Amino acid sequence: MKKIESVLFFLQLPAGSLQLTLYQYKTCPFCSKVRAFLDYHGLPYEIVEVNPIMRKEIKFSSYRKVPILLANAGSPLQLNDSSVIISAIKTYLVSRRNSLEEIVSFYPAIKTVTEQGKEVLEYENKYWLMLDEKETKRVYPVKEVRVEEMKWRKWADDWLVHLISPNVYRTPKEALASFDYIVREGKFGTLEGLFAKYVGAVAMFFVSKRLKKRHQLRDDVREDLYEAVNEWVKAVGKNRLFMGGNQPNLADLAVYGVLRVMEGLEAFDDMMVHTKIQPWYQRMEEAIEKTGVAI
Ligand SMILES: N[C@@H](CCC(=O)N[C@@H](CS)C(=O)NCC(=O)O)C(=O)O
Ligand SMILES: *[C@@H]1O[C@H](CO)[C@@H](O)[C@H](O)[C@H]1NC(C)=O
Repeated sequence: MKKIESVLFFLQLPAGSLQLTLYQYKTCPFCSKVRAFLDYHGLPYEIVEVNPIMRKEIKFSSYRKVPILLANAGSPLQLNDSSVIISAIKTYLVSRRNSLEEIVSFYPAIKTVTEQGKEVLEYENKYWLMLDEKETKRVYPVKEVRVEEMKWRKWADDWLVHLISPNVYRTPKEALASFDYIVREGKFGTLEGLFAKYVGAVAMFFVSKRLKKRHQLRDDVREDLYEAVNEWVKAVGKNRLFMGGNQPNLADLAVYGVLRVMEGLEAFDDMMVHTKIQPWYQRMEEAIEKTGVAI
């Protein structure tokens, strides 16, 4: 019986019916999060690498950030914001009651004004999966797990990402290495790339100092990175492989997606040496390589 169920369940997967195009910068943590999610779920997608200087690839959109996901599950839809993309697609995979269009309407954009008087776009419910009771039981057998997942997804967006720039542009040498990597991986013209590398490195070295102040990081920004990462490892604990148990959940994928953008840089190597992240990180790499898991 179990077997038949799982075969039937598999047939419901939208394998060929969901056409996805991801507009991204390869080295952007928000984009990396979305790729980790899509890869883990074995969903095929096309990538459009956006030139960060002209951004003409996303001219069609009045929403000016990446990632943007164009999804076609019958009719074309534009999804904005990494966490909305992840929550909406995950909801769609788990629950086939609603069309993707309906699901997306549960994540409305709201304009808010920050304390500094700046207008920002926020998406309501962005860490919440739109599931009924039965589906909720299937995805979250234990209630606390759902709350925990939301908490750490938010932590990845609101805290962990802010540690990346101050760490990878910490010194002039690191800033240059980071930009070398961004230009190598990203979409730049030859002259543009050269220009971006040197001007970008100098600019980001200073910007990262400002970010450090804004987010009240310690003088040695590595300390904040190590502390955050160890806090995550502690939250996962010793009794499970992932926060999601035997399988990564959306919090695991978010944290992994963010940390992954530092791969190849000094900050990443330092993190591996000075924190307890390595075993979990390696499990994540292995889990994502085995794509196409059932939901
Ligand atoms: N909340 C958004 C943030 C996305 C974001 O800030 N993306 C950056 C690249 S890492 C961007 O496109 N910035 C361009 C801009 O702000 O104009 C998400 O989670 O997707
Ligand atoms: C994403 O942004 C575009 C352009 O600003 C908008 O037309 C579209 O409705 C947005 N998508 C969602 C799901 O809010």
